[in-house]
Amino acid sequence: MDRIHAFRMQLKPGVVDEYKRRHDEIWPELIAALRDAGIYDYSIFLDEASLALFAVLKLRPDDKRDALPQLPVMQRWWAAMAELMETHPDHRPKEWPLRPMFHLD
Ligand code: RM4
Repeated sequence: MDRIHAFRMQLKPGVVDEYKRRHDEIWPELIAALRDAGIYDYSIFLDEASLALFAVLKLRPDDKRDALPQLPVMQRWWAAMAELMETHPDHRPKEWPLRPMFHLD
């Protein structure tokens, strides 16, 4: 059974266009790493009022999501994105879990 995972992140003020541009030009090697980790059907939505980012993704049964933070490409991406997002000191974006409330298949 594939799983849906959803979480919130937080954009800094004044960087919406830059955040969108960087994802429009996302690094192919990062896409490959995300797919290799078992992630697919991954979307991020912005709430313009609060600058909250809502991420929703699906995970394959054998996902290796826990290994992503150790990958050099993930660390480079997070370091590059840190100026745009609220992050921990090691540049990982802060993530707040979202609780499932409804699903229509
Ligand atoms: C986001 C953030 C997430 C990453 C996506 C692709 O802005 O860095 O951690 O999964 O980009």
